[in-house]
Amino acid sequence: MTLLNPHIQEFNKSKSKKEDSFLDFDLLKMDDFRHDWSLEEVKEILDLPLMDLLWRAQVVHRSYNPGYKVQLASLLSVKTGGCSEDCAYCPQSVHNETKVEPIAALQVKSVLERARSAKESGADRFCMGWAWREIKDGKAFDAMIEMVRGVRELGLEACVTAGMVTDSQASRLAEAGLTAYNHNLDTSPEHYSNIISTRTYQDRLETLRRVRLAGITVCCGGIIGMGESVSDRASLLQVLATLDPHPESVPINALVAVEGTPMEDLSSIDPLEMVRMVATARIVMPRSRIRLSAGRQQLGREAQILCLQSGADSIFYGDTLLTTSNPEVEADRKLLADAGVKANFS
Ligand code: SAM
Ligand code: DTB
Ligand code: SF4
Repeated sequence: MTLLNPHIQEFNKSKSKKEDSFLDFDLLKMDDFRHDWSLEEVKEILDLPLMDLLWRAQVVHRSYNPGYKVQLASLLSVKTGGCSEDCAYCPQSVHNETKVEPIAALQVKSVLERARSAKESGADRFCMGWAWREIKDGKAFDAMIEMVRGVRELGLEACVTAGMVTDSQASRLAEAGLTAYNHNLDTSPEHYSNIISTRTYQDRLETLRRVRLAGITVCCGGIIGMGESVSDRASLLQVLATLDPHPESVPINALVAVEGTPMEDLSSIDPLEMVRMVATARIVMPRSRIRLSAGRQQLGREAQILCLQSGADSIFYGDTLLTTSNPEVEADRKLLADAGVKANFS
């Protein structure tokens, strides 16, 4: 597929410098830009002895991200709670009895003020979330378009996550300058029906196809720690890595077990499982941005640094995600400085 969208061209340019050429081994060439990964291959990578996995992932990471630059993405929930979908992990679903109360959508002006202050604290990308099953045409969508324009005018990348989209909505978002649309597959096709019943895996793939056709970059990933097997994790990565092109952005979330959701009692994952997931995503999708997303507070500094070392090149930056908390900005600045990776403010 030929994509002429300027965001995609810009993204490709920024990700294709190979300054660390001494690390450009045959190993890397062998795995470069494949879209035909088998489940067995992905499982084998995910299951490598940890040191081998880290080494292999780092070779790819160093080559595609010379200088270890990390993108800082700031998140804002524009429309919170009251969502009709039954995603078992989500504090914003009406099917879950959580402490999140539905709140009227934020106005364009206050969203843009938040975007401006995110930029001042060093964010490169501003991601806006709507707790919707799908976008509906009308005033709220018109406001979303204004927000996208405003964020782009500030010189930030703009990302929207708001459920399913139609072709014409995707085109309007593209015209407004939207950089990326986030729509996660969340888990493997096999585990999916244990998590969500109100929309299908195929519906999600269809939304991704529409976003791609409109020329908007795709942000698509998933969550670990929802009772899935290691094979489910490999299966999610295999679906992502066999999309052609790969999603430009792949958020890897660890479940934030929120009180009042059916997942409230699930125990936290072993942080090394997150490291494995990030490293494997990096190997199978060499040029994608791998985003270390929800659940960082449970990971600890050392595991986050291993994630940065083995493939993560973006974090959500700011004290809150959508409705749950995220590490403090100062703690993240220190983490990145201690790890010796560069970000917008360094
Ligand atoms: N309603 C839109 C949708 O589902 O696409 C956008 C918002 S939704 C909250 C964005 C993503 O956040 C979900 O797809 C899921 O992957 C992630 N997410 C939501 N709740 C989470 C939780 N408790 N722990 C980890 N990730 C979560
Ligand atoms: C993604 O994959 N993770 C972010 C972003 N995309 C929109 C959202 C995480 C939400 C965590 C739960 C919450 O704060 O409500
Ligand atoms: Fe939450 Fe999005 Fe699912 Fe709605 S569609 S319940 S906001 S994850």
